[in-house]
Amino acid sequence: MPTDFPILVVDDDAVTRALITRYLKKAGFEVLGVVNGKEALAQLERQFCPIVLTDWMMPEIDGPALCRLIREKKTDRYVYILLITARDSKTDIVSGLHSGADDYLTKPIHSAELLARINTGIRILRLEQSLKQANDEIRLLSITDPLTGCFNRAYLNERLPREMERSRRYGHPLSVVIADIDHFKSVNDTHGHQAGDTVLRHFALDLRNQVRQDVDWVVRYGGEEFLIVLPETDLDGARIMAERARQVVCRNTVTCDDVELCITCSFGGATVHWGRHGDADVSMDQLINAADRQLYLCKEKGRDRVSV
Ligand code: GH3
Ligand code: MG
Ligand code: MG
Ligand code: MG
Repeated sequence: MPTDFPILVVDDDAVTRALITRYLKKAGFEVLGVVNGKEALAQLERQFCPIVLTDWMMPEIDGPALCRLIREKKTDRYVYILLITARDSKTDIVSGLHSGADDYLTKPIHSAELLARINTGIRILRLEQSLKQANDEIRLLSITDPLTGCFNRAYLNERLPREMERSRRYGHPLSVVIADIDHFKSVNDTHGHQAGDTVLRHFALDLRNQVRQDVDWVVRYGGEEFLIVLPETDLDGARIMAERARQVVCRNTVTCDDVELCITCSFGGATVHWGRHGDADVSMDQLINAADRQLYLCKEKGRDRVSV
């Protein structure tokens, strides 16, 4: 049952605090003790304790007020609160729970009951953690292309406008580069769709390896088209990045069923320059279209090249 966090015991009475602490330590819990709601809030700021056992009547901030203040706060993790008090009327129990306590225990404290109720709290917190984990996984799935692991269009539509707004606010440049595999259809036609998929995965990895980690990001924009977003990057920077990626893609062959496949790729890029002498207003679609026009020029001129 012991947890990887301490349990916070809030009570102005030293004897009760010592008693609860003894019960909990005996059961293997780590315990922190404070004397009122105000100190409890300060302690929660210093070190997060997801289980709080609080007395009702205390100076400064009492138990129900502490419950309300904890609930008003936006914390990353839920705080499970057990109100422990000598006030045992139904009216008190109801108003204690309404103040935000998850459970209510009346004094004198029965140690086994206390531990059983803490166990309930632990179950709830575990449930919260697994829900959070599931949510994170769903979120990741919803923004990722399953074949290549790159971001998908949904993520692009969500993030690029924000990224553009930020670059506009600070007057910094932002570039996008569209990378499109040359004659990819013939890879599928000659070697099969699975070989095509393998080429796509390698290609995406090559691109991701060529950009700045945690700053630049790569989206699978279409079948064999990828969009690379380069914040704080002007045209020269975009050209350098694209040329480097072009050479890497050319050099890195992909082996499928003992056949070594060589691919080439074309890159079209565009930049927004905000500010007095820059672009007045550019939408995400306009920026991507500008890069697409450059890509088209590459294809016209014979492919395996960069145009920004
Ligand atoms: P270009 O040099 O002009 O870009 O010619 P291309 O053949 O690369 O371009 P085109 O748009 O004619 O063909 C793209 C091909 O990409 C056709 C489509 O079947 C293939 N494709 C799209 N998505 C996938 C995928 O997920 N897996 C595989 N294996 N092929 C895909
Ligand atoms: Mg008290
Ligand atoms: Mg292509
Ligand atoms: Mg294409």
